[in-house]
Amino acid sequence: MKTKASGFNTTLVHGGKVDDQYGSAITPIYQTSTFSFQSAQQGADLFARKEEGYIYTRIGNPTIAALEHCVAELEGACGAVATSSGMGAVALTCLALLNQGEHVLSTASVYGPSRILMEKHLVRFGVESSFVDCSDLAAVRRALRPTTRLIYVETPSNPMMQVTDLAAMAELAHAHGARLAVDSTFASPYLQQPLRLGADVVLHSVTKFINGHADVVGGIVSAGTPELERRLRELMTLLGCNMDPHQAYLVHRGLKTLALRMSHAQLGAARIAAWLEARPEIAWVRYIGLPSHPQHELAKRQMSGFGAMISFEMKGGLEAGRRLMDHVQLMLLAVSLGGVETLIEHPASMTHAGVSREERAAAGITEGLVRLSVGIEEPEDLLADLEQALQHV
Ligand code: LCS
Repeated sequence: MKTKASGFNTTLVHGGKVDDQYGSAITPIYQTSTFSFQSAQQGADLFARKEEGYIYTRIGNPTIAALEHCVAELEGACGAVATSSGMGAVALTCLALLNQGEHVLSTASVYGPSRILMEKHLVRFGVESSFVDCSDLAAVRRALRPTTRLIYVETPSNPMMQVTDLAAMAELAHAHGARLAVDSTFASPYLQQPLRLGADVVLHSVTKFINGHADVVGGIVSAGTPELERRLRELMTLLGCNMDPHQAYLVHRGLKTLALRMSHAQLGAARIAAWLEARPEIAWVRYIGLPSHPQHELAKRQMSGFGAMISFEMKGGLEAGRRLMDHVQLMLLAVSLGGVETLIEHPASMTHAGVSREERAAAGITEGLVRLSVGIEEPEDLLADLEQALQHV
């Protein structure tokens, strides 16, 4: 199905579909580990890449390819490589784009495990990392080293919702001989398409908005050039962090309603953020749709909406946050985000617990910070839940 020139929702619905012999409306689940060859010659030709086709599911599979093609179309990419998890996508990106002796500069308020991977593990292979507020271009410029070959940006960032100017960052990276990788999980391709702004690769934890139903863990990396796609695919195959066909089927099914889910969830998020900002128990709210957000104007230019993620600080700090989280009845007290159900969590003791207290403080992740992933329930019900939970604070 050719949908290159189609609108976003049309690509969501039809993008990547594999034409099978029965005319299935939906790409079937090719739940197979291997594919038989018609002849020894064909097997040899497939391995030699003289012929297109499937060999073995770690290398490629039609159900996985359908999802990859759809996401690549949405992102404006040459191709995409699906992975077993979002962290698989983060690790694959770093390993594909960095060599020994090189340096990666990353957003300070990045998803905790992404930072731990760079700080504690890439260093074992001679790759250095440092962390800076990427919403501050002057600070990024100062933090560049002669060996910087990758700028790794998460925008909006987890959990501080910092927004990075991607076009400016791409220019900065390229002028320095570095590449720009963007973790766009919080936005999803519905709200921003970093490759179109100059990034070299864009990645997602598809566990979040892309799948959207809190029933699959997965990741995907989209590449701006065929050379980068080849490199990512080769390494994914060698690392063995491939997605599974059943997982790909579920993610592709969830993806079809991305725009419907996200547009509805962000309406609720905007109402909740404004409501929270007016409450006496709340010290401050970080929602990129609020004029109080430091990069609100940039987000307006760079994104087509403000998303469904909110962070806020309780005036009563950690204890007040704990009481709030212990008393919500409709929202789930759980990590993860981007599903149809609203989740509430405490970054300092949960998603970012592996990052030291000092590093968290430097990234602005305070002990009393509470993070909300707003789902698609009725906003009135979510507000009523927060209202009753705040009575216990
Ligand atoms: N990138 C971002 C921005 C994330 O938020 C996450 C997971 C990942 C990558 C890794 O994806 P995964 O391997 O889990 O699919 N974020 C989580 C969070 O904030 N709570 O639980 C997981």
